[in-house]
Amino acid sequence: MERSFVMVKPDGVKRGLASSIMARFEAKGYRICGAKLMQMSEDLAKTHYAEHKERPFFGELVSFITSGPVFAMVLEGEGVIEEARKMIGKTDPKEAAPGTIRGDYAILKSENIIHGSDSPESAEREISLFFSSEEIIEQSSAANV
Ligand code: IDP
Repeated sequence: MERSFVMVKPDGVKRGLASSIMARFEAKGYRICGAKLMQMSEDLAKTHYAEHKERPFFGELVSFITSGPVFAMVLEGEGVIEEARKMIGKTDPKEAAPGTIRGDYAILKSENIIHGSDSPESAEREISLFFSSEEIIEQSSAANV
């Protein structure tokens, strides 16, 4: 089953939005198979955002994403990668439609509340960067299911 990596950024955690954001994905029908509050190291931030390392905002992005805890999740369900990106909305919250997470909760591109994998390759890479295999629970094999 398809999986995606989604992360509430430090601005979202500070504003107390982590649970509301997680609830949107659960209500849609995706299973949460991993979730944790964590402080990203500078190394992890640079690796995660390596594709932007030549961009002028890279330094700002690394210091922002390490400025406080993030809430990292692995979501599972059919088409979750593309659908979670639709639920998240465009990168610039000013262009994100109302009803999307960025459209509803954010104003600035540099503080846009949430990250979501943009392809199957990034999902696989990001899940393994942030989660060990023991931290990902197959719900169908959980003891009480
Ligand atoms: P995405 O998060 O919607 O996939 P990307 O283009 O991959 O967008 O950019 C990664 C993150 O870098 C964005 O979510 C945003 O926080 C930040 N970012 C992108 N462009 C800018 C910019 O022009 N100024 C500041 N931050 C930016």
